[in-house]
Amino acid sequence: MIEDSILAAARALGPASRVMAFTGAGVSAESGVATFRGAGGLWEGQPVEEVATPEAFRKDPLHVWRFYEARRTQARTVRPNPAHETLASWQDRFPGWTLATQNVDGLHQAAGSRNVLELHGGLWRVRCCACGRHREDRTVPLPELPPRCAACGGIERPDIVWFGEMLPRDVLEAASLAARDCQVLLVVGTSAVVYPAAGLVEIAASAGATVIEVNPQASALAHLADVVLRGPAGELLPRVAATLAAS
Ligand code: BV8
Ligand code: ZN
Repeated sequence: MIEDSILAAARALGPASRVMAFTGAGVSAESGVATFRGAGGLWEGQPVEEVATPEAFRKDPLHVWRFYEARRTQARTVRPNPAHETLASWQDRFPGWTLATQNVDGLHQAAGSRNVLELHGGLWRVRCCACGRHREDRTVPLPELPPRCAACGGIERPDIVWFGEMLPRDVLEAASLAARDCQVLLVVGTSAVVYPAAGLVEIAASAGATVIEVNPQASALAHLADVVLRGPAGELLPRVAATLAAS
């Protein structure tokens, strides 16, 4: 029964101080953002895995930028949902709170989450391919595609980690440390198929953390979950928060 799972989740969280949340596209689903593998994960008929790569960008920067322009345009119209809001409220509830996300939509920050570990980069940052200069850019649509670096005139790319690229070392290190140290790991809205991000769940589980999965479907690492909340995060996380507050 879902009530029993909500109670079990609240019981695990109650006494904990070091709590980590690891999120994927599913936490933004109720905000109206399409997930990767749910919506067929296609862009103009191509699997996202083929568009979100350095090779695709080298071959046709315009085609890849059009994909990100579409994501930026959509991300501008959506708002955080109760799942983002509950996770943001927990940063002050747990002294040792860490939030690591695979999402690039910025909705955790929009809900008030601070120090978000963006494992795969962010839609609102671009970086120069020539000189590496990073900058924040929320203009939609961008005045010219591909955008050019004001410092050196080089082509700018989305500051996003593509398939076949390494994650930012400092971010992955911080997330791995937190996964090893946490007492409870919340795995929210991810299919847990993309590595090394999904490896965070294995690190936490093998270090003895209580793993709570929040997802209408079983993720690829559901077997590592001690507690399973089989449903939408926007509905279930607030119920865990309410049970926690009442205990
Ligand atoms: C690396 C940015 C190597 C893009 C992303 C061949 C060549 C090269 C690499 C590989 C290869 N084969 C495998 C690999 C490794 C690869 C990988 O893991 N591939 C997978 C597909 C098998 N990994 C990489 O390439 C990584 N880099 O390995 O580098 C290397 C090593 C050394 C030195 C140099 C290089 C880089 C991976 C990062 C790729 N970039 N994102 C963009 O966003 O535009 S990954 C992309 O997938 C997104 O970030 C996304 O978040 C992530 C994971 O997907 P999910 O978030 O889980 O979303 P999904 O749709 O899958 O699932 C949604 C879930 O939500 C579902 O479970 C659903 O049930 C649930 N849900 C739905 N509604 C709700 C809900 N849950 C709760 N509530 C709801 N309401
Ligand atoms: Zn430059």
